[in-house]
Amino acid sequence: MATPLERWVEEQAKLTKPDKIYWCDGSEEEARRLIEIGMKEEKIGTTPVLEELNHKSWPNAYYHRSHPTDVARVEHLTFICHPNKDLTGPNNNWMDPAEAKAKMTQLSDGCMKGRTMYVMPYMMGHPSSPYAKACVQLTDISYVVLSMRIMARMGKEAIDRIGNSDKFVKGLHSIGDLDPNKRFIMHFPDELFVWSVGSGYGGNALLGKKCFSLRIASWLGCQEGWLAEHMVIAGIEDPQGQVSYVTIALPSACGKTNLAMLQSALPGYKVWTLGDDIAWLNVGADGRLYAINPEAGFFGVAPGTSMKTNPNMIRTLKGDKFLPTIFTNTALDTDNKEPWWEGMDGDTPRNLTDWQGKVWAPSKDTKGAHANSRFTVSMYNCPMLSKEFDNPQGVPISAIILGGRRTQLVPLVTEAFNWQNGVFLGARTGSETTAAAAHQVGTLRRDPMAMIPFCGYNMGEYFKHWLNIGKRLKHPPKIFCVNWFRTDDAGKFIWPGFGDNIRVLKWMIDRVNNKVSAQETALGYLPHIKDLDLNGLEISRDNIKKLFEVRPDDWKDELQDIKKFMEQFGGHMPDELRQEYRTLVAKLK
Ligand code: GTP
Ligand code: SPV
Ligand code: MN
Repeated sequence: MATPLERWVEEQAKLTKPDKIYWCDGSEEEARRLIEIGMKEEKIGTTPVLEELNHKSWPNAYYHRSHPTDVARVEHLTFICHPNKDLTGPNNNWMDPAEAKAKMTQLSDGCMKGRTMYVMPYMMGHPSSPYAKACVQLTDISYVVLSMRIMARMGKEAIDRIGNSDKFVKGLHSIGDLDPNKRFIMHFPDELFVWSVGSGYGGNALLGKKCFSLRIASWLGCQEGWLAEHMVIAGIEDPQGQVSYVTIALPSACGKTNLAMLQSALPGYKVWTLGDDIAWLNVGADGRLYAINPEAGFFGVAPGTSMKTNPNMIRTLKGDKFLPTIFTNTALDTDNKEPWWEGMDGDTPRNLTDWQGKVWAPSKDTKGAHANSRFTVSMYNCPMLSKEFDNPQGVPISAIILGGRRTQLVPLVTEAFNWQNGVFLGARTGSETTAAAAHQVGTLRRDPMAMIPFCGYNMGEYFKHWLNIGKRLKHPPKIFCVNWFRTDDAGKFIWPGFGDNIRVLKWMIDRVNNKVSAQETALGYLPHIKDLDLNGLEISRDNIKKLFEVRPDDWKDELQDIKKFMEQFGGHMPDELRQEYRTLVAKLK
């Protein structure tokens, strides 16, 4: 008798009509075979899917170029297909599930002809964790299998977990013909099903990541009493050896990976990495909030990564414990077969091709690496991986840090007065858009908890859910907001960022441990400058002042924008947050 899983795979094969069906076991031997297939058999256009890089300088590394129109998430082609439109909210594109299925069925009919259908069983979360979820994704390209193998825990455990149940997380992915007009990423939350056609790019194609672990999981979490968040998980060790765990939500390409792997500029402090993109948060029996990372790999932004900004990531990428590491859409040093990107250490190589494979030399007008070029690498290669990484219960969280990319207005760090005020602090966060999604870069939009592209249901209800979680916490984490990106009149970042961000993290931990007081402002608590450890930092008094300046007049447009954002949610917006808004307006008068 076929299991529900086998029957489901059969059905999808009937529609997509692959030449072959292959069940992945997640082994290293399998990875080697897939690399061969990626280099010799499968192509995108006329380009092989994978190219081998120099294994002396970049152990086990391979290079991938995606289709030039397929280099970022596509929010306008991403839909939540729930029977109840109101439940998906104004923060999502909505399509009627029946209509979506009809459309996708048409696009998927025979889409795997001449190709192999790979069946990937995988766990999001460590298999021994009670919070882990068993999933299966189908795809028709080796690149996605190799990437998923890094990002998730692939193998038989997931099949054993699923057993005879039909309640497993399903993903159907095909690159189709990579025509942007036939590209859709459809979510069916109540069926735990994601259907994606026409893209091979990370967030659109690695369906365990944003599609399941955030969009669908956020909705699951709302029903089951937990939170799925776009957050770093990190342990901050102080000079006495005490480790405090924090989570950090920043929008795409706003510094999560860098913060997760931060190399401290302050002596005696260390940051231990547990996750750089997604956290699942559960209320523990002791009334504390616990975080697990459902992922097992980094899918990180390449440009800007160097020994100066993020030495631990360079060490991770140069590690060779886990096979393989993949670079996508970086430039290529053709003499040495090495990946290259803007901001890399050392001299610019002489013979480069750009991310599209064209001969390229540095110029003001074009970039060698795509701004959203990325690497995919196992977390187990990370030298600062926390020993708690595989802890099935997760780690207890002392502080939640929220933030965005704001060149003006928003202070370096603000502490919320309490949980409710912190939820409002998150809800009113705005951020300037980045190249992680296909849209204009640098426009301000509201991005509460860095979840605007990823909250799979009505965000008003999401805020209510956050408030309810707070009520269940006996020891709620403190909530903070950060902004590393304030600029001076010349447009230069005022705050040095990266390893120096530890100075801000230290202040937060000091606040958690009641070691320092703070100044109360309309926005929340701000540090007394004397409590910030600025030792060894060259930054003028004026600039420090500027990082904490709160001028009520400057907030007028911001308050209007926040109001407009909140009003979209009508009756779904919790009264508590309306009250918080009124209080903020009054205080800023
Ligand atoms: P996603 O993977 O898209 O979710 O992004 P992320 O939030 O992990 O962002 P990441 O750490 O990859 O950083 C994105 C860009 O911001 C890179 O180009 C970094 O060099 C830059 N960046 C990161 N941290 C800082 C910082 O503290 N200050 C400044 N000025 N830039 C930073
Ligand atoms: C992001 O865009 O927030 C990413 C990359 O982390 S993706 O997996 O494409 O979503
Ligand atoms: Mn992300």
